Amino acid sequence: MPELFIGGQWTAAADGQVREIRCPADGTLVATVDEGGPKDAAAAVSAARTAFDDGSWPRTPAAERGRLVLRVAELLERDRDVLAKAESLDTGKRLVESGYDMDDIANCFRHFGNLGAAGGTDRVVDAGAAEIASTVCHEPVGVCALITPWNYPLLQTAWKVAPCLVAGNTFVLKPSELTPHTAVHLMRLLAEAGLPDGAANLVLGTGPAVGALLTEDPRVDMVSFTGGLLTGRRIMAAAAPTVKKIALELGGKNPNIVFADADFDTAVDYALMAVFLHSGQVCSAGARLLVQEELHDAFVDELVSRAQRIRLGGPFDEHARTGPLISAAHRAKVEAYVAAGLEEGAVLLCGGSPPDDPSLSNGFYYLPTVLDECTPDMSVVRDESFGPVLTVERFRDEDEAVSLANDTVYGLAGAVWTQDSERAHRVAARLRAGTVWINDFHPYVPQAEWGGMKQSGVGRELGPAGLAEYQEAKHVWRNTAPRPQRWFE
Ligand code: TXE
Repeated sequence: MPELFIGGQWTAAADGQVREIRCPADGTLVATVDEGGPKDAAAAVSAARTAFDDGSWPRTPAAERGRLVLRVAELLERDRDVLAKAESLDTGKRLVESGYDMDDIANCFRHFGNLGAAGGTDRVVDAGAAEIASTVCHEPVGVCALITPWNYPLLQTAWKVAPCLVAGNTFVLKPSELTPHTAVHLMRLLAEAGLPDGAANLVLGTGPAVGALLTEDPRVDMVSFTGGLLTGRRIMAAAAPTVKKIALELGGKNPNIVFADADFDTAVDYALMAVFLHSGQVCSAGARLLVQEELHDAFVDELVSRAQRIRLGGPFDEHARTGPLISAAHRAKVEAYVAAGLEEGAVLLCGGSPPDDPSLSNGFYYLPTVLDECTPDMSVVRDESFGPVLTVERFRDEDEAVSLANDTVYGLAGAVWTQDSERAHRVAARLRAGTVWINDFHPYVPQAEWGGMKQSGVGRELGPAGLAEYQEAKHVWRNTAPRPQRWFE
């Protein structure tokens, strides 16, 4: 069956292009999929435009839209294992982690479905005069282009698709060209749940051939993007001539601050998980460890000895604790990044190369890497590696910890480890980041907003704000007793 989904029809690419998808864990061929191009992008925008302007979905009551999205949550649960396997084959991620992702995805649909099922969000405004009936209602933005990355393919898609639909928009989804399969499956589930034709459209293909056209097309009202900072800047510029609404999630260079009074074992344990989960291919990875001077040596020794024991392996290796990087090109980028750090004076404590285990030689693995003696001016401290690379800096006191933590163009997330709760809250208040964890790392819930300050992005996903991104507020003012004003007499 062809893999593009346009106007309710499954179709092959107009130019007949296809792409081989290979598992990053061992290079095996997963499948060959249709690869869309500019004609497919234009056709999908037309379908979404027609479905928005003339179709039923935007005019369906919010509660009914919410119920359909809740039905999708049930279908996602039904197909959990098939989806998890598809996600693992595309990304190389451990099957158990993909399973957790699928649970989060169903929860995300349930969260937004419930917001919709609770009904519309009209608000009566007191306009200060008895004859005025004034209401603010929320309408969909229109046609949305949803552009998603390869690290959490269906999760990032869910964070966009669920609120986008509940709000009554229609959309064209362009997933990463490297990890298309779960997006294809999601389209089947949306159709099965009864979404009208044209409300959801899927075009597989590259950023330049498909994504860029979606961001420029004047018929698109909004672009929601998750991916790299450079691409985000490009998208912002491409959306400017037609003043599209934009929502951007562009990653981070997240500080993990450990004070000397932190619970040692727990802080070491979480410092490893913060950065090496999914081999560091996580936008909120705790890639900058800031550790208080007097704790530094003991903490880093323990961290390194445990990092050296992390077992790498493919999706179905039950003993593996993390997997490969997404591609050869991405691994080359991580290698160059570490080389630049060493050139700048960072000290390599472990890792710094692909593993020498021959059984992993067909995958894009890279060893968990710790770089010590790092300083804020180094490129390894400034730039996102999106790989299993931890930089270590020392700080003397609270002020220095906050100043180092905030010394970045990013502002997605950060953590603070201390048993002094007043200090924890003081530091949390001073961190310029969209999420701060105290004595924890990585958890999130769909009820709470997620997103970045500074160059980590624009807008928020999840939470009530994650729905509001896909809505326009409209103020309707009704004068119930209109009389001539005679302003010009
Ligand atoms: O992402 P891209 P890449 C960071 C991470 C990584 C870097 C580059 O540091 O090393 O970004 O990764 C589509 N117009 N993150 O190059 O290119 C593309 O096809 C429209 C952080 O793989 O940003 C894909 O669907 N779309 C991150 C999506 O953008 C374009 C997750 C993301 O790809 C486009 C991934 C264009 N001109 C990488 N060019 C996070 N925030 O979680 C590309 N795309």
